[in-house]
Amino acid sequence: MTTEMATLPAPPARYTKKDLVADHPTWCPGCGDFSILSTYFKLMEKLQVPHEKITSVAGIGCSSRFPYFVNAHGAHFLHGRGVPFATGISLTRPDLHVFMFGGDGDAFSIGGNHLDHAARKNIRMTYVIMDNQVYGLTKKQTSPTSPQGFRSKTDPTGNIDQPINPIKKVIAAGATFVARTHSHLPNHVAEMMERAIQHDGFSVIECLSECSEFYPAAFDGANPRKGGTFQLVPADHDVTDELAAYRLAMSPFPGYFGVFYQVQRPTKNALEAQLIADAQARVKNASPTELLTQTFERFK
Ligand SMILES: Cc1ncc(C[n+]2csc(CCOP(=O)(O)OP(=O)(O)O)c2C)c(N)n1
Ligand code: SF4
Ligand SMILES: [Mg+2]
Repeated sequence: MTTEMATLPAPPARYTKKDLVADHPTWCPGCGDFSILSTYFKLMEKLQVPHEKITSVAGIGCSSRFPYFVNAHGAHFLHGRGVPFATGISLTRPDLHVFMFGGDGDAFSIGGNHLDHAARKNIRMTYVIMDNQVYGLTKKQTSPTSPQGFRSKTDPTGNIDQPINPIKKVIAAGATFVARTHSHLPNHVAEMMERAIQHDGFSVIECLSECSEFYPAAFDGANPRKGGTFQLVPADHDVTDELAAYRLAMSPFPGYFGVFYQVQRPTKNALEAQLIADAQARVKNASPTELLTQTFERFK
């Protein structure tokens, strides 16, 4: 009897955005998230990241649906818990670069704690925070980045709480690459993503992304096509100067766009890999079974 091997179609010599597109995104017309997805496809195509290594992870939210729309590897995880999930992938798969995508609620409310710890540990990944200053998926509640006075289902008379400053927060937490961009300027989003992917450490991009349904026109003031001002981080800004980065981050809206902060600090990925290598050297590369057997031998 002869068995015939199934033949798989040959991979394209050079894949295109078309190969990465999965289900049609279910976002509302005019949602800023479309442009971020499209920019991500273009970047993967430009860099020709091997298809099997394209990995996106997210929590829960409109923006967090992102991995559904990418025909590669990914996970739509628990609300706010995407970062620890992505951390596991990053630490065990040094051959790929994990992208985390999610909203301002996912990142700064329920997931704020995880964000802080991934930043201080300097886990190698890129976190694109799609900030629409509202909870979109759950239909308009106040988020940690909503401005004071914002009327929502949770604050019908207007938000009374001071919003967080995303850039200051992630720098203080320990992120080693911190940038800000606007989904209406895709070339700038692409530039920030490309610089982030090249960074060896925890990189965060705050990307203003309008919720056309529950907070329309929120970012027009930073969109030149709507009469706003898109002000780049000054060319002479020293990205290694933490205090200078805070000062820039404190400019009132629309503020600055570009890389605020970038420093090199050992990643947990590198430190942990060294720890494992040292431990293996101490036991002369014995396998787990050999180590267990040696331990049981000592009990005899
Ligand atoms: C543990 C838990 N708490 C609350 C929710 C409800 N919930 C789902 S998404 C969301 C907030 C989404 O806002 P954001 O992260 O800003 O994403 P957006 O929809 O605006 O893109 C909330 C509160 C949930 N799914 N799980
Ligand atoms: S509700 Fe807002 S954030 Fe969600 S898909 Fe619609 S426009 Fe986008
Ligand atoms: Mg949101």
